[in-house]
Amino acid sequence: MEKYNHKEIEKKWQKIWEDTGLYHVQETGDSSKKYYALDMFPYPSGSGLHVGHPKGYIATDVLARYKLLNGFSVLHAMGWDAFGLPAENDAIKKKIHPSESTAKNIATYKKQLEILGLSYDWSREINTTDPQYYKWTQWAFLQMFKKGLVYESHEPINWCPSCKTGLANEDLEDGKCERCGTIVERKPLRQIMIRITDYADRLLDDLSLLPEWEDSIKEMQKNWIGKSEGAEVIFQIKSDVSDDEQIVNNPIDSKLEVFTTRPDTLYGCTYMVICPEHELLVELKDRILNFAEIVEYQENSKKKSDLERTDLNKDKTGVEIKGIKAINPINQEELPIFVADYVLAGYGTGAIMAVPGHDERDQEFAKKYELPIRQVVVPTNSNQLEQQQLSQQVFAEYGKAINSEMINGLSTAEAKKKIIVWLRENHVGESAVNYKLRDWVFSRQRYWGEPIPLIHCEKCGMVGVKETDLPVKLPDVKSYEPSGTGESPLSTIDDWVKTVCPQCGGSAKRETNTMPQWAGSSWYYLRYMDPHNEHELVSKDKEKFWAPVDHYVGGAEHVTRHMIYARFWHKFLYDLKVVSTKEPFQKYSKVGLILAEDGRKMSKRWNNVINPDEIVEKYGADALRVYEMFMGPFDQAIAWNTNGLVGARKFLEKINLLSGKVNNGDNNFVDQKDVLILLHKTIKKIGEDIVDFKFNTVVSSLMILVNKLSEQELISKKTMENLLIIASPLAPHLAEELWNNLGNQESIFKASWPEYDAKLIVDERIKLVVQINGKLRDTIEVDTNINDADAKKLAMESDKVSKWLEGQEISQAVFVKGRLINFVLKNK
Ligand code: ANZ
Ligand code: ZN
Repeated sequence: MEKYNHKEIEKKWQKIWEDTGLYHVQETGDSSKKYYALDMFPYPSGSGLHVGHPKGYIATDVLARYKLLNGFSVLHAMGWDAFGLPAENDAIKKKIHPSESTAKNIATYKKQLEILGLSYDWSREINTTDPQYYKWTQWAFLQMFKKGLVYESHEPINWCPSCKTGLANEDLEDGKCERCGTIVERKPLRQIMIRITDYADRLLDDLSLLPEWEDSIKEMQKNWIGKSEGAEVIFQIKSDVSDDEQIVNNPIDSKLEVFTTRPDTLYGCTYMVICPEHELLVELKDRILNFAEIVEYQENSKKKSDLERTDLNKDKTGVEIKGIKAINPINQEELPIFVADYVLAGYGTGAIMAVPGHDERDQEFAKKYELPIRQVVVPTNSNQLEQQQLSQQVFAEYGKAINSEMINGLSTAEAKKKIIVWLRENHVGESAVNYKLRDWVFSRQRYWGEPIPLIHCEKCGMVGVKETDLPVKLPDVKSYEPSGTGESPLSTIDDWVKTVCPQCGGSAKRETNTMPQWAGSSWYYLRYMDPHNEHELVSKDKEKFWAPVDHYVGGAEHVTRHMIYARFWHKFLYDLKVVSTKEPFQKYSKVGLILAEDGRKMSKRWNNVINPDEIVEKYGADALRVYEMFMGPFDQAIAWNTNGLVGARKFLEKINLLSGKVNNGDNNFVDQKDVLILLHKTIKKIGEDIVDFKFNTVVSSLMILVNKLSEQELISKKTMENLLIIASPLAPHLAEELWNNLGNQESIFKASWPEYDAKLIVDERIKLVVQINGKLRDTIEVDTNINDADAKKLAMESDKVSKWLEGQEISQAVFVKGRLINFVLKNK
C-alpha cells in the first residue's frame, strides 16, 4: 500500500482526464437525462483567485460529478466575464492594452482552476471580449433596438466622478459606486437606455415559476422591482400673491401631478411636497417670491445622495414655496407647497400629496414646520383602535375612512376604488402603477466594453448597424483616459466614428459609448450550449436539449443585479423564440463567503489572503475540496481554519489506508452486516445531501463510514469500490487512483452511483421505553443507534413524560441501549 502522494496523483489524473476528453459532452441521447450545472463566471482580475473563490465552483463540481455518475449528460463549463474597468485602469496606468492584461489574467485563473480538478468541458470555454462572442451580445441588443426597447435620454443619471462614467441603479451600493466606493452624483447626460421596465410585471409574476428558488431570494427580487399600485392625482396650481405685491395676478394653468399608493387619504392631505429637481420650479420661476432661498436649498441637497435624503434618522428639511398654492381637487382646499429632498426625483412623479396623519415621514415634517395633521383613517377593529391610540404611532395600515365626506365608513380598499373612479370621472387623476426598477442605463463612457451597434445620422436619427456588419469591433485607441465630459475615449478615433448611414447612405457617426459589463454576462449561459456557432446565438436543437440551467450557483450580491438583467435578457430572447423556456435558472443557490482566519474579508489590503495554489501544493486539491465543503452550511460565511484543512487531509489518508484492507484473495468474503447497513445508509444520505447542497453532512457521513471501515480487519472489494464512488465527487483524484489500483480499467466517473439496498436500511428505528422512577410513562420511536444524550433529550420532549418531570429534579437517567431510559427523580 502506497503513501498518499497527492502531487503525483493529482497531476497524473488531470492529464489523463484532459487527454481522454472525459468531460467533453455532446447533445446526444435522452434530454430528460441532461443536467446543466452552472457557476457564475468570474471577472479575471489581476490578483488571481483566493481560496474563497473556488467554494462555489467546488460545489457545482461535486454536483456535476454526482450527476455524471447517475448517467446524466452533464453540461459544466467555464468562461470569462472579461470586459470591465480594472483592465482599462491598468491600461491607463501601465500602458498595457486591456486585451493583453486580460489574456494574462485569464491564463492565471485557468491554471488556478485546473489544479483543483474541476470537471469543466474546456472545449466550451467562452470569453465576453472575444468578437465572436460579443457579436451575439450586439446582435441581441440590435433586436431590442428593432423592437423599440432602446431609446436615447438626457435625464440626469448616476455619475461616478471617480470612474468617470454613468451608472445604472444596479451599479450602486448604498448610494455609492459599487466599483470604487465613491458617492455618486446626479448628472444630466446623453445616454442609451433599455426599457427593462416593460418587463417588470413578467419579472415579478414569473417568480412563481421558480418553486426551487429560496423565498428570501425571490423576496429580494420582488423588492428590487418594487411594484406599487395606486393613483396619480392632479392638483391645480394657483397664484397666491396678495394685492399689495407688485406682481400681476394673472391665472396660472400649471398643474402638479403626484403619485400615491393611498388615494383614500386625499382628504387628509394638508400640504404638498416637490423634489428639488422638480420642473415646476423652472416653470414658475417668475411666480415664486422666495426663489433665491429655493436655489440655495437646491444647491445644498445636490450634495446629498438619495440615501442621505431618505435616511429616517436624519432631520427632514424643506422650504415653503412662496407665491403659489395647490388646490386639492376633492375639496378645493388651498395647500402650501414645499420643496424638500425627502421626496426623490427618480420615483413616481417626484412630487407627493403629504398626509401627515398616516405617513411617518410626512408627520415628522409636519411637526417640524407646524403644519396641520388630520386623521382620515382609523383601525377597523376596536382592539386595534385602542392599541393604536395608546401607542400614538402613525396609523399607516388599512382601516376605514373618517373625516372624508365621500368615502366615510368605507374600508380602505373600497375607498381607494371609489376615489379613483371619482378622479377619473372628473379628469383629475387615474389609477397608476409604479416600479422601483428603473429603465436600464446601458451606456458607459469608457473604452473596455462592447461597442454599442448604433449609428447616428442627421437625416435618419438613431439607426441600427446592419446585422451583416456585426460584430462592430472595438478599435484600438492611443489614450484610454475617459474624458470625464461624458464622451467615451472611442469618440477620439475619427476614422472609426465616421461611417455611412445604413439607411440613407449619407455620412453618419457611430455611437461611441460602450456597453456595461452586465451585457455580456446576461446571456453567457446560453453560449456554453453552443459556443462555436457562427450563425446563431445558440442553435434551437442545442438550446432545447440543455435548457434550462438546472442549478445556478453564485454570490448573493448578484441577486438584484446580474440576476435581474439575465432574467430580462432571457425573456426578451424567449419573445424572439431564440430560447424555449420562460426562465433561465431552475434553481439558484448562494455561496457563503470564506473569510480570512482573522474573521475579516480576505483582502490584499489586510494582507490576510490565502492562495489556493499553495494549499494545493502542500495538502492537495482533494484536501482543499473536502475542507471547503466541510467548513459549514454552504450558504453561510465561515472563517478559514488551517486545522480544519489538516483534518480533511487526514481523512483522505485514512481512505488511502483502507485500500490495504481490501480482501482480494477470498471471493467469498462478506462484510459484516452492520458494515453493510452503514454503507447503504451512507449511499442514500450522500445522494440526497449533494442535491440539497448539504455538503458538510456529505463529508461527515463519509467520515463516519470511513471510521467504521477502518475498524474492520478486512473489507470486501465491492465495499471499497462503493466507498470510492461515493467519495469521488469530493475527492476525484484520490478516488480515481485507488479505483485504478483495484484493477479497474475505465475511469471511476464512467461507473454508476451505487444503488442502496432499501431492505438493509429499514428497521433501523426501535421503540424505546421511557420510565420515571421505574414506572412506564411512554414509549418513543428512535434510531437504533441513538446515543445516551439524544435519547434523554427526546424522552424529555415527550408530553407524557414532561408533565411528570415538571417541577422535579432528575438525579439520574439510566439508559439501556436499544431498550429503555429511566429517569430517577430526587426525593423532595
Ligand atoms: C399619500 C400617502 C398617504 C402615501 C399615506 C403613503 C401613505 P411606495 O410604496 O414606495 O411606492 N411617494 C411617492 N413618490 C415619492 C417620491 N418621489 N419620493 C418619496 N416619496 C414618494 O410609496 C409610495 C408612497 O410614497 C406614496 O403614497 C407617497 O406617499 C410617497 F397614508 O401618498 B403616499
Ligand atoms: Zn466608480
